[in-house]
Amino acid sequence: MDPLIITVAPIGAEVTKEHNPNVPYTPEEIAEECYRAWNEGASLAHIHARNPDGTSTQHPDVYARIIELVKAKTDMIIQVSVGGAVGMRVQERVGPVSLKPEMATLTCGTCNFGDGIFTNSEADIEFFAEAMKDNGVMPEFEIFEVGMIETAKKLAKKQLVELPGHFDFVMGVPGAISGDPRNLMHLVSMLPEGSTWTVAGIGRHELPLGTMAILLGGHVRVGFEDNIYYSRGVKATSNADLVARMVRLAAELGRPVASPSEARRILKLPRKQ
Ligand code: KMH
Ligand code: ZN
Repeated sequence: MDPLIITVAPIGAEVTKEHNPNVPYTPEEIAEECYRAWNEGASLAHIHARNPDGTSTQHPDVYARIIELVKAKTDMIIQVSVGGAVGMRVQERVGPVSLKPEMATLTCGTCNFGDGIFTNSEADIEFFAEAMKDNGVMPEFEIFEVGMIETAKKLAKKQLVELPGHFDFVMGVPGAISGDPRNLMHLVSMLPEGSTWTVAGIGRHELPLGTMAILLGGHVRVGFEDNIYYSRGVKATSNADLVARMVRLAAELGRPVASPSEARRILKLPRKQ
């Protein structure tokens, strides 16, 4: 098995300091959380950005500042979110792709997302894929339902993306695929041959699904975007706590953890930064 790539998602679009006071908002806070996670073994940073008041933004200037700060202290792979927040317009969401980061997320369909709808029409997805292609950005296919894998395959047929590729199964979002282990097995079985995958288990699903990924040869995402708890009722003090636990589990299960350069090799990232 390849070494384990640990992605840290230190903040999403939905989680707030009211949920956990350790959630980072400013570029400095976000970069510090990435740095702490990197020190523990995270090799890839999935980035969302916030305005000073804590609301979500896709503004390239804010992303640029975060990226600058993360790169100053780590050699992590930077992956920007193109999902943004529910309700954002397509033109706003695509903003950080113009910065030409190594990776960006490409959600391959629409699903319910709590009491909202995470809208990704075929035209939207193709628009994002084109933008990534134009800017030399590798997509991570975000899979919230099994049919989204078929959309990724369709994009490849249209030569908008390359397959095999790297997939992220987001499991346990209310309204989308659940965190049932059988779902993970099915998702993996549907991947194009030679693809790599990671799993982002939401809330209490983070730990069991991450453990499954370690055992199955997948990769794992942890962080406040998906889960603010270390254990039942106990809030994590930092994203680094969640990374450190995955590193310990991987060690117990005999799986080495990937450095950023190993992660680039495993993901076949076309260029180094
Ligand atoms: N905030 C969610 C609606 C991504 O980063 O690409 C979408 C999301 C996925 O977080
Ligand atoms: Zn995200």
